[in-house]
Amino acid sequence: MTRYESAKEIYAKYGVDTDAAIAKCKEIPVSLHCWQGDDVIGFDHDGGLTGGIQTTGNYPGKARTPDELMADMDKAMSLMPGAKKINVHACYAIFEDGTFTDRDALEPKHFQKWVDFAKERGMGLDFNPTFFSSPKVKDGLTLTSPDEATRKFWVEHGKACIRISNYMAEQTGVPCVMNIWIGDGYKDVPADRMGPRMRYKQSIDEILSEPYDIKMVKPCVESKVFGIGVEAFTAGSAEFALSYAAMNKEKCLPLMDNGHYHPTEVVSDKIPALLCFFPEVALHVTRGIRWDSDHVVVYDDETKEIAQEIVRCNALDRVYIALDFFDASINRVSAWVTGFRSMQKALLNALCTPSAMLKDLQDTNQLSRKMAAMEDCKMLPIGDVWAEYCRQCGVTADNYYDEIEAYEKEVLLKRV
Ligand code: RNT
Ligand code: ZN
Repeated sequence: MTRYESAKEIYAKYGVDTDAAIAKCKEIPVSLHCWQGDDVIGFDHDGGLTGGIQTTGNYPGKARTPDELMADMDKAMSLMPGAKKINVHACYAIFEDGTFTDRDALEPKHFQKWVDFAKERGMGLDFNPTFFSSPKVKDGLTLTSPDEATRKFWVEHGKACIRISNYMAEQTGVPCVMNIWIGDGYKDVPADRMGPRMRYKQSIDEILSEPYDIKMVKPCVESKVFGIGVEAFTAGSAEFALSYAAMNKEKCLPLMDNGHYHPTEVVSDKIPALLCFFPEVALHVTRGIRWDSDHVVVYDDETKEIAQEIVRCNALDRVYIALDFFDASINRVSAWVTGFRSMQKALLNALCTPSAMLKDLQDTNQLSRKMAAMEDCKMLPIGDVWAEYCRQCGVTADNYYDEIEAYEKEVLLKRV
């Protein structure tokens, strides 16, 4: 008997069909963010990263061109089981003829290479307007700017991004999740909190006046508790973003990034709350550490619990899962692979959990038995199911760093 056959028998005693779990897991798309590959820089500006987010570290080998970034993504994806989407930020526009186009005038053609890249691999695309890292950010503000010309510029950027998202969805045939996140805020106690938020609200209204079909383009509003350098006030707070989405359900979705809340709040608990009200919700899966929201996702309790909730709520087709982290202190390809595989492990683990049985114990008030059973579940041989899942997906179940190390030697370290 193989280890998988043995694991399958053990799970079967709990009423779990591991073959079905593996088959299901293969279908769940997780969106891979292009920005881990070059420390959130992109191709449309010379300056560094702004907007209250930061990458730290200077590990060698970062991608400098679209070709390098795409090659690195390919390498990373070759080590990831499961279905993927590609998540692109507007600052990753590719000016093939060398003519710079500012963010307010970006066109689908500037993302043609990304569209081809995704189509060739049979993947969908997600998209993000980039409201940071630009000289057009005035006094740290974009969509909330009291300067009307600045605000308008960024509204035009948002509208351009809707048009690009339309094109991406049309070309790939897969819905495009378009996430609005701004870093607008203040370092110190503001004298006006409502003004910026009213301008933000108006700006999103204006962006979403651009035509699109919500079945194919899914604009999201992502909240954040604070940013680096804007500790006292963030316009797009949780209440703001959630209220906006709730009042405009036919036009957009709420997006929760699990690094964007107070440390004892958990997104796993928020998912079922939102699913009571929203047809669909979107996630940025990341790992918060103290004040930082963007560490590489690992197979930890909260990642597992997020996956559990999506699966338990039977909401795999209502929750859009995207990754969002950036670490410049380790091999960037490895960061992608570890983060993606961790999310996949969490999904597979959730699919292998006897949720109906556990829920029944809760509903019949057998809470001691429920706790005992949940603890038993933690000792189930998920590693053997994972190994089988990887085998079926044609990727190695472990030791994936060996291949990354070889790629580092052959390719990454030669980038000087
Ligand atoms: C920042 C947000 C946002 C960004 C990306 C690059 O805190 O999480 O989603 O990480 O847009
Ligand atoms: Zn995010």
